[in-house]
Amino acid sequence: MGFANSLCSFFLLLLALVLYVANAQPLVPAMFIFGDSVVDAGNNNHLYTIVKANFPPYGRDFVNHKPTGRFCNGKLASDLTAENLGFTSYPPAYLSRKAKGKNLLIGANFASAASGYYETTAKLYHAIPLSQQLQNYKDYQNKIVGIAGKSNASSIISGAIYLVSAGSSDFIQNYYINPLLYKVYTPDQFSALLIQSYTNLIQDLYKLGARKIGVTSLPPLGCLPAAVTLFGSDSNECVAKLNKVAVSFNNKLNATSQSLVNKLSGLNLLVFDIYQPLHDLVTKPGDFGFAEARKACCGTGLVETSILCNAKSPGTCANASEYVFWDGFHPSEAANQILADDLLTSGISLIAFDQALQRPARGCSICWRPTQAWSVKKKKKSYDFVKEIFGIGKEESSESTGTADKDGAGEEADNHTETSDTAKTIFIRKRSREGRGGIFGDQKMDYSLAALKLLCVQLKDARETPSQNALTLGGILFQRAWLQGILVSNDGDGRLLLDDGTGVIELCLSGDFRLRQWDLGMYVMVVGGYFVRTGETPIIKVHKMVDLSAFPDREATWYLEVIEAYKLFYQPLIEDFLQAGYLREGQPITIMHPGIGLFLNKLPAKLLGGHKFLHQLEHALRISAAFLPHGIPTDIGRLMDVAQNSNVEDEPFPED
Ligand SMILES: *[C@@H]1O[C@H](CO)[C@@H](O)[C@H](O)[C@H]1NC(C)=O
Ligand SMILES: *[C@@H]1O[C@H](CO)[C@@H](O)[C@H](O)[C@H]1NC(C)=O
Ligand SMILES: *[C@@H]1O[C@H](CO)[C@@H](O)[C@H](O)[C@H]1NC(C)=O
Ligand SMILES: CC(=O)N[C@H]1CO[C@H](CO)[C@@H](O)[C@@H]1O
Repeated sequence: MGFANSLCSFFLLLLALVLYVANAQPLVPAMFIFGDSVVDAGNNNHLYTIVKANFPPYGRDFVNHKPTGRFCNGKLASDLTAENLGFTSYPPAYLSRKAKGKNLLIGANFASAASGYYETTAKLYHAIPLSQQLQNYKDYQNKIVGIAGKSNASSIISGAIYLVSAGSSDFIQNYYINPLLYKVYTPDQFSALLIQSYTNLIQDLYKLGARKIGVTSLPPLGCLPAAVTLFGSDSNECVAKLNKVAVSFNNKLNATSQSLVNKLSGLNLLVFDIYQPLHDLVTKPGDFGFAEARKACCGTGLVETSILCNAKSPGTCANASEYVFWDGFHPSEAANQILADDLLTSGISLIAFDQALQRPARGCSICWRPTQAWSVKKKKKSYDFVKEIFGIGKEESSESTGTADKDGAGEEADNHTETSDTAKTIFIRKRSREGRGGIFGDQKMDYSLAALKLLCVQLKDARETPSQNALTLGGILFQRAWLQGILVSNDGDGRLLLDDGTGVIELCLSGDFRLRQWDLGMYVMVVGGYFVRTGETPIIKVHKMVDLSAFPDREATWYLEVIEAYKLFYQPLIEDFLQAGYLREGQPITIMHPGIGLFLNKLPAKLLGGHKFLHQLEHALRISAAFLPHGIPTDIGRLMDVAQNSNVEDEPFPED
């Protein structure tokens, strides 16, 4: 897999990370889905309605190439989101036969095509109104207590992600074709009714225990192929009037969500903006590898949806991946993929929500879109963009290595190598000879080992190594961990608790750091040595601690940074090493000063010369500049030369 490629699959790879991090546990216990055809996974199959999709060509690119009732050629954005979160199967459609017993442990899908915020929209099409979806969810809650026990059930309920997607049908399949509504309400008035219903839904879900809710905005209604055909002039352009209504609705949705968050304590409610990403896809399909955005794949592509899109529809395209839309109203799987990636980017804060403390992780705010342009640009210039996101690559001097890394400088990296010397010295591993005093006295700290960016939950899986004063985590040898989180307790005596949303660790401060003021609620970066204590909260002996409260972006990007460091860099490297035979399965790789395992002298020139490796090297150097006290070794070019000539001396590979 090429480097650019691996960047593109960055979010998809989250799944693998999750498996690695938490023993095949998804990031959240369960997922519940409410709404309309955009997320219906087959509930309408069991209703007397014409709004169905349980016949070909629906599902032709889905698992087993069978129609399931999904309004798509393949997977829905909610399916892909479930995958991104680490689920290995999808929450079952609640009306289906699969929705029973243990299958319900991962949640359920209550959505129904042609449903909406407006009660009569669903009734018009004999679909399941949101009020009934909520009833079904109550029914689910009773069942799950029987299946999983009361305490397991309550952690499923409070830990789950709730996804709400509705509103499109209210406008397209009701308001604009229903003279009764159209005559009585202006679009604005109709929006206000929908928002009221939305408010009730969120309040009801909250009362039922939901704490992490994501709601999708309206898509650009005027760009849906059927809308262009039905409501457009002859120009084939998006219908401006409809888009304007969508934008105005989305603004209301946004403001209302904000006030709900202010009102309902402990609620993490996030508006996922699908308007902009879809609008980008429609207006610049070529940028994303699509050939067609006006016409849908199914039938003529101008209107067909549901029964009109069927096996006999003439003209259905051969390859839906070239189309933004599968049918007149619904994106293709290829487009859903892009939407789902975007959803995950903006949804990180839902995952980070700290349940025990009943408060959202700070910096996680409504509609926060850390990397709005991420999916927009990723197909083009992914590498540049990564650099942009993480604030790397902009710097020329060693002074400004970007916000993401600057503060990480290991003040106490007391025996660093000279970065101004030849590149070679960077790779030479030095062991600190002195032990550290105090309760950790018998453990020697090797400051040349890079601090590994970690989530608290990962520390549990770290193992001590027999022959070194170090630990391994998934094949990476390390001594120091780099964590970021919120201070949730301080005993005033140098013992603090840090919570990053995945778990809690104890911090042990000494020296200078003990004297400084650390307030509860501060968002801090910590670098320090990890000490395994069986049966107790993991403890970090702090070498470096920085208050980042004034930099919400640091909190915002933290999860991505951890994921990125591991998936984009460490893991591919380990794989390369394994493949090249320089590493045996299970043998630890030392992550050295520049944040990279460096056994350059042993690597075949082919591997060293490869773009992938050089990119990774450069990237790693920039990331780990934080740990080089004198800043980044700016002469990357020279380093590359060294790499290519590959005559760097190095200590032998650590044997176990
Ligand atoms: C709760 O979950 C745990 C862990 O999954 C399981 O061992 C236990 O049996 C469950 N409790 C009940 C009552 O099912
Ligand atoms: C929602 O509100 C937030 C903050 O008020 C704002 O930054 C964001 O741009 C808004 N999003 C939309 C889609 O209006
Ligand atoms: C379908 O289209 C996509 C995107 O253009 C392309 O990558 C893929 O190779 C095509 N598949 C077939 C079978 O032609
Ligand atoms: C600050 C410190 O400990 N510096 C030591 C680094 O290592 C060299 C030898 O490798 C020592 O001479 C320094 O005292």
